[in-house]
Amino acid sequence: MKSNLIKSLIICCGFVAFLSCEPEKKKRVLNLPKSDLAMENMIPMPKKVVATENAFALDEFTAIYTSENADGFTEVGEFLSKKIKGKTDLDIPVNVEEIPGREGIIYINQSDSLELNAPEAYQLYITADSVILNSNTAEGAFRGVQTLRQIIPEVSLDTIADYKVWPIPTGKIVDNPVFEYRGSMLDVARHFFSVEDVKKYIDLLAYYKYNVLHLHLTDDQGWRIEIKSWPKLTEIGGSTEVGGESGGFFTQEEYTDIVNYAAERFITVIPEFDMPGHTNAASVAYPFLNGNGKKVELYEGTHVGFSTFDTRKDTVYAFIDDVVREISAITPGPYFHIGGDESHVTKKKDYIYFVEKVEKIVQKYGKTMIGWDEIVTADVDSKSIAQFWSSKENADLAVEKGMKIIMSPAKKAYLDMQYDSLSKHGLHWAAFIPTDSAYIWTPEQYEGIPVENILGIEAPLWSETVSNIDEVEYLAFPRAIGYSELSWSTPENRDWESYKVRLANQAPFLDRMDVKYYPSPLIEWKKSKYTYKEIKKD
Ligand code: TNX
Repeated sequence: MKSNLIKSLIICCGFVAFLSCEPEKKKRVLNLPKSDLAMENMIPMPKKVVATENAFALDEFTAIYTSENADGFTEVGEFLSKKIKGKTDLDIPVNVEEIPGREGIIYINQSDSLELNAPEAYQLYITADSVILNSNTAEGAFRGVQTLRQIIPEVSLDTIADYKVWPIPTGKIVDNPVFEYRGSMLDVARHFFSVEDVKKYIDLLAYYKYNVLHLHLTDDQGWRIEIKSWPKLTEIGGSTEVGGESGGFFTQEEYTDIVNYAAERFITVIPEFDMPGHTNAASVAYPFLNGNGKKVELYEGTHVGFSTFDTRKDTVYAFIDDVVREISAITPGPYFHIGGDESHVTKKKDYIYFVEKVEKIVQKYGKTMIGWDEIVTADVDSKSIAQFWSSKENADLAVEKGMKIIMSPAKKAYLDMQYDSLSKHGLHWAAFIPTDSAYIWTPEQYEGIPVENILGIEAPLWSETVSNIDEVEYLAFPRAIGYSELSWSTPENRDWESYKVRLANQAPFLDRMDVKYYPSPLIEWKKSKYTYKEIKKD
């Protein structure tokens, strides 16, 4: 009887010990190899990096603690934990009650006293004992988390302890972006891409600290988003794409899913409805919209400039009002893009009348209008934004009007331009843009546009020549990585020789993400599974 009692006591104590002793191993004081924070392969390069030549051990004893009362910080901690799991397979708890044996803590704190005071600013203090990430906002903390992800080594040290250790170099990083707008555009109209494809693109943008995804949702070849009050737009207008494949469209629920996914990564989605040109698909669905005087049919080619809305009909503006109202209601970001480019068959005075009327509609629904640079030929509000893609004259006019400009010069920033004449995909009407040429230019001093007028940079990816996500990735990567540095880092911190080494070291990340990037021969890719030779062969 007595021995039974002792037995159950032992079992019981053993169970309690088992519960309270997690993790069971004891952390040892490790003699980690010295590493240099300043030599890490961070892109975009942070503003200030001071190395202290020691290392923090990321391992199974690490835990994450965040400010719990500040909005969004817990989620940022959880995001980091998930990404560490993906890279190292470590399970790092977030905001768990103190567990004895936890050592080497990552703190993500809301702080009002940073060296740089801006919404996306953050500071990282890494010592042998802890990582402290301070930011005023969850957005800034999220940007800092990307830096931390980039400096976790790809492979662990397995010989230093009887558990795996990922040494992170110690030091201090003080960081803040140069431009508040850092975007890429995806054309889902010429070819349609799935929600999953768009989410993957968002994940890649987030890793390089982008904060804008511009979706080109409508064009001659397809209308890609459900408008509940005008169902034929997608039923008919969404039924095809370039090359005659089946096309497709996002329901409003799917669009919302994309918007939320982006928002969790502090990326704003900007919807574009290209008009009055680039509107063939809409006019096929509802022929009263058409203003080019011809019978319209679904279009699967790649010409531009042949379509236009009828700019003198009130019903056209009632239609646009519905579109802007429905989409503004499910778009939390402040912007609405009206396109406005290449309206070659719209009379100049009609074009001006149209842009001025549509600007009012956009403003009525509380959004700031963005348009391609042609819109500045109308009498637009100085609060509207011009996206500079080709005309220096229009850029100058925008400056005269006191407007902000998004820099997307086709010769430098178009992701759909071929790298060279051997490129498998892409066009070359503006230029061939090899990886170095995409990086080596100074947006702050481009065609005399004053830096005060520049809101930021956007790299558009038009999809006439790409029909699946692998092909999108071929054009976007590695060039989109370079644009992230051009829009985040100071000019003093941008240098091709340094960048090209850091870029070479992105290969393991890109491979892990299964990104089919173009293995530019200018880069000595680190352990890349693709080689230039393989590409040349096919
Ligand atoms: C010009 S850029 C266009 C697009 C094409 C692109 C192809 C702009 C505002 N319009 O309609 O897809 O060239 O590179």
